[in-house]
Order: sequence, then C-alpha cells, then structure tokens
Amino acid sequence: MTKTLLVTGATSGFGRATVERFVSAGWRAIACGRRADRLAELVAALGPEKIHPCAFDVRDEAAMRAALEAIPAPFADLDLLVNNAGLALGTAPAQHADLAQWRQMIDTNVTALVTLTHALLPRLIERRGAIVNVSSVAATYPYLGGNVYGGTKAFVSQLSLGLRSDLHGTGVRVTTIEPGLAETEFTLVRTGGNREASDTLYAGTSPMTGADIAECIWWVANLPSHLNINRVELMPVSQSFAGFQVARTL
Ligand code: NDP
Ligand code: 8X3
Repeated sequence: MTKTLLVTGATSGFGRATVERFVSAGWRAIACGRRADRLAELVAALGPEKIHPCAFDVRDEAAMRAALEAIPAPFADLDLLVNNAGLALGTAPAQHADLAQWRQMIDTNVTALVTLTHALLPRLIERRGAIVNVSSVAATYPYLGGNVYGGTKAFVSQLSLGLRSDLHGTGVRVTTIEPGLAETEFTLVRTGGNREASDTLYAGTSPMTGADIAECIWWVANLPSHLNINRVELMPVSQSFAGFQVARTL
C-alpha cells in the first residue's frame, strides 16, 4: 500500500531532499512551503500523482487550515509528518539582537510546528503514523548568537519527548532529528542573503547535505513499527565541540 508523508519546508534543503528520498521509494508526498514555484518544480519532476503542493506560510494559521482541508483524497491518509520548516535569523548576541527576528523564529519554529501537529494528530493516531521533528544540535549546545534559535530548537526536542509520553499506547512514533552543520539555504537565510558569508562558513568543511538528513529520516521512519528512535544527533566529522569561556575582566 502506498504511504503518504507531509513535509514542511519542502522547497529547499532537508525538506526537499526528504520529499525526493521518500517519493523515489514509492511514497506520496504533500510538499509544503511558501515558494509555490519551487513546489511546482517538484510536481514537474516527480509527478502530480506523487506530489501534492501546498503553498502557505506556516505562520498563517487560516492558510494552514485551508491547505489541510484542500488535501485531495489520494493524499488524505497520513502516515508521516515531518515538521521541518524553520529558520535562524541573525547571529547577534542577545543584547544586540533584533526582537522582530526573535519573534519570527518563535512563530515559525515553535508556534507553527505546534499548530500543525495539533491539527494532524487525529489523522496520525488513526493511521498509527509517525512524527519526525527537525530540531538541531543548537537545542543542546549553546553558542554565541544562538540564543533564541537554540531556545526554539530546545522546545522542539522537549516537545517531542512530551509527545512520546502523551501518545503512549496509540502506536504513533515520535523522533527528533538534531543535525549540526549542513549546507542548505539555512545560512543564506540567517545572514539575510549574504552568499559570501554562507560560502565561507561551509568552505573546506565537508558539511552534511540535505540528502544525508533525508537518509536519516528515511531510516527512522522505515524501521519495524515496534521501534521508536527517540533522538538522532548528527554532525559532519569536521564539526565538534568547543568549551566554556571565562571573562577575566570582571
Ligand atoms: P533551508 O533554508 O534550506 O530550508 C528551510 C525551509 O523552511 C524552506 O523550505 C522554507 O520554505 C521553509 N520555511 C521557512 N519559513 C517558512 C514559513 N514561514 N512558512 C513556510 N515554510 C517556511 O534550511 P534547512 O533545510 O537547513 O532547514 C530545515 C530545518 O532544519 C530548519 O528547521 C532548520 O532550523 C533545521 N536545521 C538546519 C541545519 C543546517 O545546518 N542547515 C542544522 C540543524 C537544523 P519557503 O522559504 O519556501 O517558505
Ligand atoms: C543549525 C545548526 O549549529 O548553525 O541548526 O545552529 S547551527
């Protein structure tokens, strides 16, 4: 039987690669994102019988609900929700950060994820489906300028554990994916479109790719149904940890 997944943030990076990975293995995908032209490219490449495009801003609850209502019958039975849409904005320390950017991260990474999950839980329970929430290493490891972005991802990781508790006995599986450095449009977005900054960050690092993360999501979602992977934290070999800092002027 053909399975269906819904992926937010399917116009780029992890989300697009996830749609491509699952559809190449026979799944149908509801592909979400604001950029309708990118979604149309996915439909053209993978076929209208495999891709249902859903163009909406995840922060717009009415648009989200209308898009869910309009999902056509062949895509209606949902087996997997991949909450992937998200962003970081800025790298300024908290005392210099832009409050509007903080709010946009919270609205996108937290409020929208919660709203969509709440809307789809009945369908997922009915199908004994699965939820994969895309968090980040920033959920666990603080770094300068990570402030609210890291906070939103810590929320995502903790929410996932809470969902595991609440969904006990339903058969619904919940997993958090916590990636480190991966080359997508993430840094372009974070820097307001600074291509040089993005290229410089990834230069010489052999970063992870969207395909790497998609493969991880594929693995998690296709294990035997009695197995739940709670959390996957992954980094490129080139990335590791740096320690604490001490101010000697205080
Ligand atoms: P990209 O910028 O390449 O993709 C982000 C996706 O999110 C796009 O498809 C974008 O679609 C969508 N999105 C952003 N804001 C909205 C919105 N308001 N409404 C609808 N869709 C939105 O980045 P990644 O693929 O790297 O990021 C995917 C997830 O992975 C994010 O949650 C990110 O925080 C996380 N992550 C990324 C890491 C990295 O190093 N790249 C590491 C760890 C986690 P559109 O613009 O068309 O709306
Ligand atoms: C993205 C990874 O390290 O830039 O979530 O925060 S990091």
